[in-house]
Amino acid sequence: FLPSKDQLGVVGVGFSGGQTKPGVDAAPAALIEAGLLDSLSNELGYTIHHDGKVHNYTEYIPPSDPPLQTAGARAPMLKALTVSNVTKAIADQVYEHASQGRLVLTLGGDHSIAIGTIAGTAKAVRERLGREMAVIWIDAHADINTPESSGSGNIHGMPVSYLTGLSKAPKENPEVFGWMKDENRINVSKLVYIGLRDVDIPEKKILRENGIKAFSMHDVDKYGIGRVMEMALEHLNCGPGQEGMPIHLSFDVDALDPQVAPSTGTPVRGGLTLREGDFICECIHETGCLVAMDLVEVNTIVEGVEHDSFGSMETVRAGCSLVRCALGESLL
Ligand code: HAR
Ligand code: MN
Ligand code: MN
Ligand code: MN
Repeated sequence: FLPSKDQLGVVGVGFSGGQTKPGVDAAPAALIEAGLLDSLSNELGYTIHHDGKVHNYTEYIPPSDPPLQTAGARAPMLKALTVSNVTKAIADQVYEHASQGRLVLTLGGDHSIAIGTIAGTAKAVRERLGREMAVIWIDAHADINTPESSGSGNIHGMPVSYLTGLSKAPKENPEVFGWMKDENRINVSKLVYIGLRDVDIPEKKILRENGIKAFSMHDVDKYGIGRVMEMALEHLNCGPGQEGMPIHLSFDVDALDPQVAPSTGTPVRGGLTLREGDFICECIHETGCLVAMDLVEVNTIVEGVEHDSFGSMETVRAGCSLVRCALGESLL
């Protein structure tokens, strides 16, 4: 069920509308300038399919997109129409690569873009392979708020609720994520989190009530990252001797500790070490089940970290390392 081993589709997503801090839209260019795609082709041997652009999706951004107040919500949803339109365009781009049997790498952008990337791969995997897809979500945050439970209204805190169907387009606003169909969604039982340490109270309830498999930093400390990966992959039927299933890896760089990746919009102390992050990616590569990866939330101009400062360059370097590990750099 796997994509060709050496064909890589790349989508550059310069989009920051799922949250309020500018700068995360500049990450794809910073990652590419740091030599990421060159190393994937020259050292890892991938044939890269990339239009050479970092997209900003201006043609999809409506002239007016006022905050959307839903009944009973704690905060209005911000840029709902913009994020819906842009993620639909991203879904089409990712689907195009995946449906041609390419592994797909998306460089974000804030984490709202995963609504598009996962919707696109889930559809292609269903069509090509007739099967469901698993998602491994590496993050300090669960990003599973609904428009009702979110305290911020930022959609980068909500993508998993849309992708699992816990949130759907409201009847009165079908233009907001009404494009998502069942073929774009994943099952909550095929979702695993690693790295969580800043989860909102309503999100904890959602995780509990839906029996979602989540390994917090507490679990990483308790079991060690080696055992956590064994348990995570076993849950997804991707452990040794198991049948396997296609995996979409969505990696939020804020899962890493701010000491190694400070340049991100919402850093949280007590995160993964660089090696733990790379190890997660290596283990997923080893399964041979990876069909797509997102790297999101690198923000090289975030407050407190100067652009081109050591902290910002370290974050870009860490991001490049995660991608190379997921794509097989560490194989001997
Ligand atoms: N839970 C908070 C909210 O909903 C913050 C989560 C967003 N932060 C991220 N996503 N970087 O991983 O607004
Ligand atoms: Mn592109
Ligand atoms: Mn995230
Ligand atoms: Mn996060």
